[in-house]
Amino acid sequence: MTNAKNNQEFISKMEHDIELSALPEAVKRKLIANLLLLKAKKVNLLITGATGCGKSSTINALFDADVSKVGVGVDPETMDIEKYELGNLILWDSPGLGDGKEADNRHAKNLTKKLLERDSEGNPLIDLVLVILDGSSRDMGTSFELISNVIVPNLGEDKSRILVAINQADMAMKGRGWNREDNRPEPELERFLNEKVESVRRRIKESTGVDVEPIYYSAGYKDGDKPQRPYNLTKLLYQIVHYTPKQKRTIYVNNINRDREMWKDDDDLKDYRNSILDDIVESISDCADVGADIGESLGGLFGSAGRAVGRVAGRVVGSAFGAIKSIAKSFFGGIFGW
Ligand SMILES: Nc1nc2c(ncn2[C@@H]2O[C@H](COP(=O)(O)OP(=O)(O)O)[C@@H](O)[C@H]2O)c(=O)[nH]1
Ligand SMILES: [Mg+2]
Repeated sequence: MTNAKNNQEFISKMEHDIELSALPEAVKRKLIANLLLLKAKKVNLLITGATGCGKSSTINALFDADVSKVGVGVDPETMDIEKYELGNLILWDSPGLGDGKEADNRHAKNLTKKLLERDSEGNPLIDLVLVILDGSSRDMGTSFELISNVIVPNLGEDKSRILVAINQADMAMKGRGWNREDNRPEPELERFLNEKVESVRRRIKESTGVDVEPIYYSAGYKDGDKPQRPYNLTKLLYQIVHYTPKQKRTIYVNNINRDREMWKDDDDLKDYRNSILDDIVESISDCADVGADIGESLGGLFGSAGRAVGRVAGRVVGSAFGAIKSIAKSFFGGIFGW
C-alpha cells in the first residue's frame, strides 16, 4: 500500500463522518469548509544532517517513503538535495556538512537557497527544518557549524522552524546500555543521552541565541540479521507535527508509516499520541475561529440576542472538538494499533 494513494484519505473520512454526525448544520458546514482549505495545503519538510546520520532511515521509518526508490534529482547544481513527493507532503533530503570543503560549500549554498525560497503566497517554502545529529559520533562540531552558520542565519525572523534530533541513540555508548530485548536504553545510557540533549541545547543557545528542545531517538534499521525497531519515533513525529503551521498538520496523517511496529517503543507513548491527536484536531476545528464566525454572523442578523446565540454556538463548537477528536482517534487507532 503506497501512502501517495492514501493522501486525502483521512480528510475524506473526516468529511464523511462530520456529515453523518449530530453536529448543528452551521458547525458542519464550517468544519467541512475548513477541511477543504486543508486539502489544498502542502507541507515542505527539509531534512538535513551529516552523511550517515540517518536521514534516509528516519524518512523511511516515519513515512514509509521507500526513499531509495523515489525522486532522485538530476540537475547537477542541486543534485545533492533529493526531493520526495508523498501527495501533499514534500520532503527535501540534503546532506549537511562533513563531506569535504568543496562538497560542503555546495551543500551550504543549496541549503541557503532552499531556506530562502518562497511559495506562491510569498511565505517561506520550507515549513520546518529537521536537523539530525548522529548520536554515535563523538564529534558534533560540524553539526553545530551547520546549525549556526547555515541553518539559523537563513531562517528569517521566526526561528521556530528548526527541530534538532539526535539519532542512533542505541549506539551513543557504542551499543552499551541498550536493551535490545525491550528496545530501550538502560538507566545509564538514558542519563548519558539526557546529558547529550542538554549539552546540544546549551551549545546551540550559546552560538545562535535560539532555544531548541532536542530529543534523542533511534530510526532503527532493517538490514543485518537482527533488525531493530525505532525508538522514540512517536516523540519525533509529535515534534514535527507540533512545529508545523497549524493549518498544515493534517497532511502528515495521510503519510505516516502504516507499519505498527514502527510506533511501539517510546519513553512516554501515551502522552505523545494524545498530543499529536490534540494538535491535529486543533488544526481542523480551530474552535475559537469557528465560534467567532458563527457568533458574528448570528450577531449581524439578530443583534445582541444573536451574539448570545453565537456564544452558545461557541460552546457547541466545543462539543465539535470532542466529536472530531473521536473520529481522528479511530482513524489513528487503525494505524497505530491503539
Ligand atoms: N544502530 C543504528 N543504525 C542506524 C540508525 N539510523 C540509521 N542507521 C544506520 O546508519 C547508516 C546510515 O543511515 P542512512 O539513513 O543511510 O543515513 P543518511 O546518509 O543520513 O541518509 C545505515 O547503515 C543505517 O542502517 C539507528 O538509529 N541506529
Ligand atoms: Mg540518505
